[in-house]
Amino acid sequence: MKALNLLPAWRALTVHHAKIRDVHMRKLFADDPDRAERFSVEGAGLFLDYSKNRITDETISLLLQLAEARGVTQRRDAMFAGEIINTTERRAVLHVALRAPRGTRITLDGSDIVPDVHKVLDAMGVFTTRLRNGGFTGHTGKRIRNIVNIGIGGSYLGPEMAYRALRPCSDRSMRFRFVANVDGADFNEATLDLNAEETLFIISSKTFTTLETMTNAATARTWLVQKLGSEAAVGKHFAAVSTNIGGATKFGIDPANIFGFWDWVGGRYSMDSAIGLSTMIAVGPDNFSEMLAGFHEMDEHFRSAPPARNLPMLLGLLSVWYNNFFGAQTLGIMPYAAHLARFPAYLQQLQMESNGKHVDLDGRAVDYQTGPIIWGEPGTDGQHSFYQLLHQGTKLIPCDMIGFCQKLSPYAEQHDVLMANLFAQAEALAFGKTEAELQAENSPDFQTPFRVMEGNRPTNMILADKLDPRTLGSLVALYEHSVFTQGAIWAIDSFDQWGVELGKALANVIIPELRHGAEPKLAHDASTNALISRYRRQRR
Ligand code: G6Q
Repeated sequence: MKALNLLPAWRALTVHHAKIRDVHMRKLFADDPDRAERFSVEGAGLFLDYSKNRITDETISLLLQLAEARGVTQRRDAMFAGEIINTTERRAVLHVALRAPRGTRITLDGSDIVPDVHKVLDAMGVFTTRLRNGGFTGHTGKRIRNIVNIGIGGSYLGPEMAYRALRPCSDRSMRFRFVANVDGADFNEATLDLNAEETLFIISSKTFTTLETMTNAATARTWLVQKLGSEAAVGKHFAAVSTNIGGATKFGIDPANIFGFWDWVGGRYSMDSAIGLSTMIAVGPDNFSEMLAGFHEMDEHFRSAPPARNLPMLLGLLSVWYNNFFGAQTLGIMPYAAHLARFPAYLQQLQMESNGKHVDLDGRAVDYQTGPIIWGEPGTDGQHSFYQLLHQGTKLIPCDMIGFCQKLSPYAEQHDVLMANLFAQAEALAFGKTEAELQAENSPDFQTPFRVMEGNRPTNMILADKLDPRTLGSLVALYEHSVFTQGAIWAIDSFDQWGVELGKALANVIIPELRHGAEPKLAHDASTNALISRYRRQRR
């Protein structure tokens, strides 16, 4: 593959950036009254206004040329065709099959995988319905009212984010908890007030070997057996979601309560697989299907919309524009919806684990920046903490702002206030406040320099009608495919995660060194040795 910085489109973007980098959005808007209309696009229930970016028609045209030169659409088609695009793990990447409607065909090694997907969805549906209508009861015959999902990373962030996002359509008579951290405090806090007779643990783990999850699963098992006084209770109070059916069975989980998925589903791309079992129990099978329909609608948009009207491609290309040409280190995600409180954390894993890579697909060190740092908080909360730095700090921080036209609470006026803040922040970030404007407002002279807001801070505005299951599906798929687009530009493997391995291996060396009584001689570096020794002394 030709080096990225030798591509004509890349070179042209470098020259173009030098021309445009100091142009203010005030000028761009003044010179081009149709800009908002031209730089907005709609698809799969989402509206994207990307006019408040430091771009012109030429920028977009060059970014599209770059996408073409990097073969983004060919790589996309290879993904949909089940080719081994996760080359370092030698796997296909087929999360799009998880939401393919019954009857569509997606083949892997010549066989259609969609029927298997629906077989699992159907089994989840039967299990969910029995749980929700009280047909599935616990060991003592009581109805299950508490669901505790035990899983970490991709087996946790999606389920927790989706539960919170879809709470308005969840069964409010049930309680949902999510345990991820190997810190026993996480399990303890999640279960302290639960009645074991009414509690079902879902062990969510693709591999069924992850240290944190297996540790918490063992704790859950002990907790349950102690509370209910019988090993036989395990079969009635545990379900599992895994590709490792053998591991789950060995743990003692009733095979009827085990739901499978496949190695072509990456952990951070799995919230719409059986990993979403807790989501389905919360919102019911029909709402879960609606969520899958939203995912699928965005998949189809990504697959068929021309690049210039393709939401995920545009979002991905704009991220490349700031990351590689403006040198922006981070991207803020600001959902103006309390229900999306965990959405930034979800996107943090999706994007940073996917695109935080230092070598290209040929294994050569890259000489350009890859994935940005993703962070964020819901609006309006963030406005009263870190937005000061966005407005007047010295760093360029592009932000995605997300809002919904319909409210999810009975308090209509508050929704108007929320949306007013969303629009106002994007406006303030883009246009700021000049010295002349301040003087016209009689700002005291001594304050004027401190009150000037430079503006020219870029935002993407994503608007949808309502935060419902379908919209959530499209929104997640929008970001999945934006991540894909960026990975294709950078020619990296967005689907492996080798960087998390070393820390895991080292922890496994240290665990026995911390065991009470044993305390073997330490052979780490001087700092690690001293820290371990101090911990051994102080923990008593
Ligand atoms: C996601 C990662 C990672 C994974 C967790 C949990 O893409 O692979 O976050 O989801 O390490 O793994 P298990 O599901 O196998 O327990």
